Amino acid sequence: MPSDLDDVERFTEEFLKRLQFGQGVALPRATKNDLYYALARTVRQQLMARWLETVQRQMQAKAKVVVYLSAEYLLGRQLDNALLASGLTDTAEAAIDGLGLDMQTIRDTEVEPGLGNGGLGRLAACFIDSLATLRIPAIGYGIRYEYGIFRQTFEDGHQVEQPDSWLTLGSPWEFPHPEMGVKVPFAGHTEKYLGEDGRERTRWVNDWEVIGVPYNYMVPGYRTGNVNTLRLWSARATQAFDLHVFNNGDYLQAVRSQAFAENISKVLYPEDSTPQGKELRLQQQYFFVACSLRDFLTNVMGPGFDPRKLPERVIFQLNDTHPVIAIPELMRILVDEKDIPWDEALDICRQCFAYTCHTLLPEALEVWPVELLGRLLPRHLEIIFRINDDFLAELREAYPDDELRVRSMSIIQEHPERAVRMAYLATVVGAKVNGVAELHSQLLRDKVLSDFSAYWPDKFTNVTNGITPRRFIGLANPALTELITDTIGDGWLRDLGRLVELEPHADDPAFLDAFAAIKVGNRKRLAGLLERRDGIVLPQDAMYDVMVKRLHEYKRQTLKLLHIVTLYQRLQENPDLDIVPRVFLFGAKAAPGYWIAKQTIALINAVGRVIDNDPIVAGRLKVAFPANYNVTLAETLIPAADLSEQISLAGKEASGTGNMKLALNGALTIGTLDGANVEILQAVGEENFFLFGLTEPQVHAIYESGYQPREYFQNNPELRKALGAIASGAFSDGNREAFAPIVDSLLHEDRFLALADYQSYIEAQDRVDLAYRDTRAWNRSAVLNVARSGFFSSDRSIQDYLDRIWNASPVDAS
Ligand code: CR6
Repeated sequence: MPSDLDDVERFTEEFLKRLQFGQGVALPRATKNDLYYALARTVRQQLMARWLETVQRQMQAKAKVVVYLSAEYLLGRQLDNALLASGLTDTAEAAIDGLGLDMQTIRDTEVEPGLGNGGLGRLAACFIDSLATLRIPAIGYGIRYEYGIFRQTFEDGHQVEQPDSWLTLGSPWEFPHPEMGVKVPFAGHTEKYLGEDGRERTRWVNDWEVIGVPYNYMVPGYRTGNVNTLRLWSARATQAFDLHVFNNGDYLQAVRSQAFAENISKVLYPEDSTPQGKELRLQQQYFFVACSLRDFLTNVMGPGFDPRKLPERVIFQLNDTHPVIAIPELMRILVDEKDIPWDEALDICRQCFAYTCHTLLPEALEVWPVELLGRLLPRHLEIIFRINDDFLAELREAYPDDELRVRSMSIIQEHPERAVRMAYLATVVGAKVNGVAELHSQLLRDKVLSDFSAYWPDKFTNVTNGITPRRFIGLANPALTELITDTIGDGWLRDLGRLVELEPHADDPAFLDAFAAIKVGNRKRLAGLLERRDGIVLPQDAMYDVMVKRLHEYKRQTLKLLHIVTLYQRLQENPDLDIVPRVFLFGAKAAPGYWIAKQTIALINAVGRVIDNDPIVAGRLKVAFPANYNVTLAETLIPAADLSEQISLAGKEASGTGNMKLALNGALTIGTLDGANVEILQAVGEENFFLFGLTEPQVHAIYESGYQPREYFQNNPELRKALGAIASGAFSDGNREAFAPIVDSLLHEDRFLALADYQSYIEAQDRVDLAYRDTRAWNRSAVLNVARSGFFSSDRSIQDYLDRIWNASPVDAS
């Protein structure tokens, strides 16, 4: 990409200008933050012309726009990504270096915007990266939370949450547009009235409203010249709202109501996959969706746009159920505001929404109580009822003798309380419904939404998740990136399938040595970081065994722990036992209200402490659990991994994406046949993957036959011993109460069959131990994992969305 800044001198000049005129300081007095701002602004400026041009061209082309609606975007740091996208990394480094400054210090000044919980939010960030790289006209819409995912700290091994004030020092990447605020109404009632043409109409008379202020972010494509937009909404109080109260003379109340309005975008709900059904959360959802639709219809499509043309011009992709309230909102706009007849409006909506489901857990499927929805969004509730009435009438024609089936498909659930099933609403109106990995999509069709897939077989499809190679190898693993480029040439970062060209090199000793040396270097880099960041000291000549993901019972961090305790006990029993030294690395946040998950964190830390203090295992076992795992830490941690733990119970993890990042960086997976593990196994081959555990049909059969975890406990001496140690207080200074709830829940319920899978897991881990001793063979497998991970690029996911769902085409920026 031609660039006027890719000359070091020019870059330096520009940087100093930004420092002087943007920050108002001269170099000798500049703080770290000044330097970071000046550098960010220098890069930003480079992208800005491209950005305006992209938007301009996309408008002119009247191309179909992909509108990604997501309540979460877990972006990670922006500076390096912007440098990489614009090809300015080397220039910037040289310029900074030339000024006698330290690039790493500047990088580390950036606080990542953690506007997401985990996989779903990170997926959205990868997708907008790929959309820009593939030159697709696209906008991401979401919420500019003032506080993102909490910062995790440990006190005495227990998780303590701190507010994530990522905006304290401001953000040089955002462009606020207060003049483009959008009004969002809430509550009140609806009224019928007669229109001029004598037809009955409905209007919504709301009670209160807030303003949504857009903040724009650039989403640079990787060396394409295209820069798309991410538009996040921030809530402000309206003046009218305040005036009304001020005029009543209650100044304090007025200020309080301002705070009330601004609460809407205050904080990200920290539950991953387990919505709590809170009123403020529904407010957030409607808030961002209402702003986004209004913005798209008026500003993006421009004045005079005929909404009947919507299906040609847009596809609204619903990232899980969080934005599904967009469906009745668009219906409301079309019917109440644009005077389009109901059936025609519904027909439009049926073409321009598509829904991605990200879960199989019943507790993760959002439902909103009718009472709450009716109170907050009375018109939307009416619309949902009418959509449902139409739908049930249609079903009764199709299934005249099967009222039971008709009711089970109703968008309205009757028990335990009347509530709107958002996934059903999205399925009924959406043009397409997709799962996020082959197995997940199959289970959606066969189980979770089986009645719907029987009725609309063509509506259902799969798009396996992906990850952006730019961030997760290009930025995260520069040494491996360089080796790959030296070996197969340039260009693979946007054509990840080309990694197969590495396959022949898996048998080349020189290549394997270079590859192994990079792993060693990455382990060293991680060790250095953890020592600085957390005071954790890691042995380096050990296997790095990594489990990084949200803490969830279905993901089975406790199964991992049982393995660690078993190894520890084997060594205690036989101190001369020859095992491969291992560092067990954990990264995991638990939802603040998820008690057993927080206990599990405490248990991991407790086991770690005991192992650390036991000279018998010194240098052979080490548990490291750095607090506050986030995108930034992932970028150093993942490239250092040798073994990737993907051990969820089959049929529970929709896809997983950490599994892909680890494989791409040359870690071998130990995993179950769950989520995208199935496809990773297919891609890399059984010889390069440690498979264990029950299959989904077997899991189903065990549940059906009445699962007895105690039987597994009693019949397995090593399991008995491991769990027995936890129960007896071996990791809690003799306190038997400390972890009793974890032990009891495993022995009496064990919802996720950890005990049933224990033996198979331990055997697989023993195979890992053996395999790791053959360094050459292990490295060969690791290289093959890299070579065969091309499929898991989010560019491929986006291409699948384009082919199977969106039907949109690229538009060049120039
Ligand atoms: N928690 C799935 O559990 C999947 C991501 C992205 C999740 C995970 O397996 O990889 O979505 N689901 O598709 C939800 O958030 C509801 C997740 O991140």
